Amino acid sequence: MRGWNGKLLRVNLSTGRVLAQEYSRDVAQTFLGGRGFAIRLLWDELESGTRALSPENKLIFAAGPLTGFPLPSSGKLVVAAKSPLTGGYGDGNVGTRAAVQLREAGYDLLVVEGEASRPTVLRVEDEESELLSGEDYWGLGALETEERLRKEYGRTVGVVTIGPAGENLVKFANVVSQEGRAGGRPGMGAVMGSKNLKALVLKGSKTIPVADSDRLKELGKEGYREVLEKPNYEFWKRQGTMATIEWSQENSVLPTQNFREGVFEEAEDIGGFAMEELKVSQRGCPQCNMTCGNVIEDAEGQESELDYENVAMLGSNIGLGHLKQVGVLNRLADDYGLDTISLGNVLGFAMEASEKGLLDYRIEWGDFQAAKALTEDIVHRRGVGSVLAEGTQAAAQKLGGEASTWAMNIKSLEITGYDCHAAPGMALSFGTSPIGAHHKDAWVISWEMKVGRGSYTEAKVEKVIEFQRIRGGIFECLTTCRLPWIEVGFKLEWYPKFLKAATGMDLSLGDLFRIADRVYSLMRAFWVREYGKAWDHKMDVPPARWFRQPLTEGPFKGATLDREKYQDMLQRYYRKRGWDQRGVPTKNTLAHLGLPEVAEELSQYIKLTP
Ligand code: PTT
Ligand code: SF4
Repeated sequence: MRGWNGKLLRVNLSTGRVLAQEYSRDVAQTFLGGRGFAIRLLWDELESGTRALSPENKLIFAAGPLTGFPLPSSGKLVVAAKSPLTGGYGDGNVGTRAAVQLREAGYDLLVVEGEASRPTVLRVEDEESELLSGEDYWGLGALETEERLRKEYGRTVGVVTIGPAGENLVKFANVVSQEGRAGGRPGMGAVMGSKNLKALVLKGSKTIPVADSDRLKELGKEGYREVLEKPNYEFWKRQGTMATIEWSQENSVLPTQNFREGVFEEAEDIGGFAMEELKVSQRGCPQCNMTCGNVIEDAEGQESELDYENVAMLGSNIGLGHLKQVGVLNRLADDYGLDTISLGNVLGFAMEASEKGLLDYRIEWGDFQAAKALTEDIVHRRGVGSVLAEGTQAAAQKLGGEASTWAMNIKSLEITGYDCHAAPGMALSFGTSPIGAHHKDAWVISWEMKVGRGSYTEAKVEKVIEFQRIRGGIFECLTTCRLPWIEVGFKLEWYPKFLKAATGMDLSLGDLFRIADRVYSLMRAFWVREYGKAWDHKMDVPPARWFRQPLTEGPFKGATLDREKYQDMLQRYYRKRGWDQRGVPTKNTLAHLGLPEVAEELSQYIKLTP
């Protein structure tokens, strides 16, 4: 095979057995890599009903056919497993040297199974692999763990680690790399913790097989140059994703006080320009020439790397308008290995519950010290922190009454930084995201602003699907960063050319969309297999707050989503995807996508529509 190594490394932590295995060219060509490989493997190998935090779950680190080549922003890695937060398919995408080192060690995938009897570090260097004691690192923050491991094994090794949140099985713990790259929102860090695996240390020295090396180098050079020449490149380097704070405020979608409002009085103080004043350095992922990790010195004198989502969720969403204090919460999340988005949701939920007198715990909007203390209680599962460590859905069930109305999650994954009271297209995108609410698959909101906020049109349904094909399909399977495309306008047409030079496969964008559709229907089948008869289209509907409790401030004062129109839009989305009224892929759709065996198995769990 060219472009792919054609090999995966399977590590069983219960038995200590490490096995290099080949996988078929057919899987490579029909699922490409990254998310595609992960869902194929989870579908094939996981028994339905497997407990997410049991040794039987599989934690997958998956690269794609462009990962590690000298191509724009190609240093990303998908981390996937059955999610302990949602009970469905979960994944995330982290920029890390480990992605490149995995490929240069001769593998495209690392599959971790079982559970070690004591804290463990997995070290892989080309053909050599060893399971080392992780006792000395257990309990340490992710940042210190990585620093120590790099000191011990060399500055160039790729390290992926968990912090205490993953060790303590906090349901929204993620994995961390390179001082503040993080991924795997739906609890991938907890899955790693449940296996007693503290860290991966990867190193490789091989050349990744390539179909046309000269052409790949030439395309890479041209691609990097084109990125540099884009008109908005300079501004991107200055602010990265942080410019979105001002944009969200102007458009009344900046999540404020647990998504009650879309505007925040102190937005300017936490925005891109405020960040520029405080910026001390810039970091980024490997292979990238548009590095976007903006580092500030936080209120405790430590470095903290900011992104839009982190600041929106730990700033305006909890009523905190002091950027250096937001920086502290963000750095703690990186060090503890906690997803910032869910953390901001959980803190906002607790503040609202406290305000309503539903919680035996006092925490007010914008109270930095209380937010910090509660974060620590969540990580160490103390008192109410232990309830919140289960996520907003479980916490709302515990509180009972109306709490689920303002528990801001879909399929139990907390919503990311865009208020949708007046953005039905974006609400559909959150509703149908294949891992629970996340903007990563279809960030249609900026397009929606241009075409009209109030409508529930066919064009919006089509846009959600188009973006899911590109972002959730192409980028998550090729496993390269989507930001060159979406942020500076690097053309999508580059990617089939990159793929051809790497693998020799001559695929059009249409062919790639078909692969994306296959991956989407398989992810959906996985959810349905897990939920069986309990699966319902209601799982794709946002929380009641956006339908029932209008905005009370800003230019969209009075706005809510219309439930009937949303439902209608959802049904149109299903029809276009070839799914039935429950949102389940039909037999015909699965067969058409080359997955007849999936239809056959799925019929054992739920009656399929022909
Ligand atoms: C992503 C989600 C995001 S989306 C952000 S900020 W963003 C949060 N970042 C976190 C963080 O930081 N620390 C932490 N402890 N938790 C965090 N959780 C949140 O995770 C990230 C960039 C960004 S910054 C985005 S949009 C793009 N995401 C990509 C993606 O998903 N796929 C892809 N092919 N390319 C992408 N490029 C961009 O990468 P999840 P990173 Mg991330 C610190 O993890 O689970 O996918 O959720 O990976 O290396 O940090 O880069 O305004
Ligand atoms: Fe990483 Fe940012 Fe570069 Fe994407 S643009 S690869 S997130 S540094």
